[in-house]
Amino acid sequence: MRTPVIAANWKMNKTQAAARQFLADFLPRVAGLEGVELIICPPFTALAAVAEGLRGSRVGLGAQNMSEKDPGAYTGEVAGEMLVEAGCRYVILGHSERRHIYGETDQLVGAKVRTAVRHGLIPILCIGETLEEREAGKTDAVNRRQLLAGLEGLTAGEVAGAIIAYEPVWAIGTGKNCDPGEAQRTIAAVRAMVAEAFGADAAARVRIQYGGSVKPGNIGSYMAQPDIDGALVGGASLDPASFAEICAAAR
Ligand code: G2H
Repeated sequence: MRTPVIAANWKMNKTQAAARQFLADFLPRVAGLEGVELIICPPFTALAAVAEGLRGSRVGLGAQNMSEKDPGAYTGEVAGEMLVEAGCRYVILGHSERRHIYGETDQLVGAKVRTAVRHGLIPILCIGETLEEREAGKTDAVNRRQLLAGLEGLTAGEVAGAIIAYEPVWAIGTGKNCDPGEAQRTIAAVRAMVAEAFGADAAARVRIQYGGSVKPGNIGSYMAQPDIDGALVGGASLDPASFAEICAAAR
């Protein structure tokens, strides 16, 4: 009942020219693909070029971050309405690189999620534990803390429409992907937390992705898991052929 969703997180990669070149190669490869929702999240500076390139396709546009504030004197920030105007339907929030490199707290991420939802954007809320936390047996506790703070103030219906990405920090960009069975266990636990806080219907409808070193060679083993509804893909989304292969395997 949940449509799988595959999102490309380009991180700080691709100029507008490189983005256009990617789309020229990628879009024909996924033109006939049905039964899977596809999203590309370029850097802010390439949003307009990608929006233009995606016109007429079924691929959606997302940003990688946004401000929790309304427009005003916030140098360097980008507001929700600006993303909407640029053609975004989705926004990645609380990615571990934002949390760990730029110090975003659980509370800040929650505020960003609320602002995103207020603007009609679909948040892709990222959660996940570090290696140290995993080794200390804190995986579920960390996910619970990040999940509940990230979804605080949302209605059950808003949670049902959101996307959650479980990304163990130790598996991001390291080539060390999380064992699919373990990702399933963790994601099922996250779904149970959603059920506890927002009810069974929201839990049954919310889509939960796995993220962390997803590649054409391992996407199938994640999609085979009952609670994994897709993937947030970094490195392997930069190459049109690899990303198209991942998208095709997700149906
Ligand atoms: C995790 C992921 C995309 P990668 O950050 O969000 O990146 O696929 O390169 O591990």
